[in-house]
Amino acid sequence: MLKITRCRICKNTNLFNFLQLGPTPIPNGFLDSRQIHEAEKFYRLDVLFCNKCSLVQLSQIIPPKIMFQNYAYIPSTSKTMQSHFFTLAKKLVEKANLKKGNLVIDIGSNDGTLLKYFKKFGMEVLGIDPSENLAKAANHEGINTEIAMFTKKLAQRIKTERRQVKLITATNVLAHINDLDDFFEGIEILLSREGIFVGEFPYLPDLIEKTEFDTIYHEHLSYFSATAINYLLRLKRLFFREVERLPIHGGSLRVTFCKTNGKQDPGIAKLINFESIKGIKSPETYIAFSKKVSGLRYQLTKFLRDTRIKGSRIVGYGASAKGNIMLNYCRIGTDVLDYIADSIPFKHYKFTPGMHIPIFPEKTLYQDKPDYILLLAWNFADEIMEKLKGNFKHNYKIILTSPSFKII
Ligand code: DWN
Repeated sequence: MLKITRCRICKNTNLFNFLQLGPTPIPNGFLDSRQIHEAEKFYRLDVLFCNKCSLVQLSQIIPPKIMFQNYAYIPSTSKTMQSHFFTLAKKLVEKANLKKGNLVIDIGSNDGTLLKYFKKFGMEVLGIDPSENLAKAANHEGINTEIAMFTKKLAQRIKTERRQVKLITATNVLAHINDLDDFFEGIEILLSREGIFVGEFPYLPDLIEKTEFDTIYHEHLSYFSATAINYLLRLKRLFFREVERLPIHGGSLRVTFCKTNGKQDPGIAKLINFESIKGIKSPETYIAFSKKVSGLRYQLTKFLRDTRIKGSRIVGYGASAKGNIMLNYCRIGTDVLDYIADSIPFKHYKFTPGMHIPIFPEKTLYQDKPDYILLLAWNFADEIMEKLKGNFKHNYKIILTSPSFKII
């Protein structure tokens, strides 16, 4: 496993290690009944702050081959994500002035959910994703997908074989990129002069504000603010053109970059100023955040322990990567949660990494009568609670950890 010694953006070597989530298994590494009896790999999760460009980043890098083989994040399984991607595709066809047959490239295309909508709007599409299982599924659905990490070299080949493109998207990918220089040199090669790059990623001020520490895991190498992105772009031949805050995934930022300097969205300067006021450039902010994380762990584990002592039953809902970070950091096992219900067949009858909690189909929960449900996929709280209302006649309470710890 590699360890960084300098900031991914500005190469500063003076990095402040403000949070240690402890040895943690890869959160998407679900285990079958044989694997839970085998040795498991745990990796440190130390979080660093760069006081020069304000990038928050992980100190350790797990090889993508290990992280993304049999990747378990499948956006098409959620109506929230499908609606989000439909709206995004519709908006970008107009914004990028796309004509039928134009090529759209999605980096980190996953199961092709976003590209399917561009295809419906008449575009030619190309996905790029290192996860063989998901890329195969996308190709099977007619979404042409290269099984690869996006690199400058790949960009050069695509430009030679095809042409430069008017639109490149990358949703929930930038955080996963170790070599940001190579990535953006690839964007510069592939993007046409009038083209736009649109990226989305979890937004650091939201993560801090809502104590979303469980979104800190091995595949998310960087935790971006507009301040850090702005610093990065000033080092590249790309221009920060637009910014937009989004509610998705607990709070995200949508950014638009271009190759030509043009009218910059005044929202960018406003957001950078907002971040400065929120202390995004100050180490004290991260020290306070680290204390909030410990406080949340105490609140949650005390409640769970007291509730179990009273004889109540608790189950989990949403076997998500973030859920596995929460479970491992708080040491929540089958002594607390009888099982976790989840909608993804790939995860059914498997076990969570580290704490080995069994995962069952949602219908198991609907036929059961637990007293409490710990919502481990809080980013889909509305969708899941709607589902529970429709399928669950029994009296129960929901335990939420974000945007704050509460019982509803
Ligand atoms: O960056 C990333 C963000 C977007 O989240 C990815 N790298 C990884 C991903 O992590 P995740 O595993 O936390 O993803 P999800 O999609 O937030 O996990 C949600 C889990 O909840 C899934 O396993 C599906 C499940 N679910 C369910 O059981 N019933 C979801 C919905 C909407 C439901 O109704």
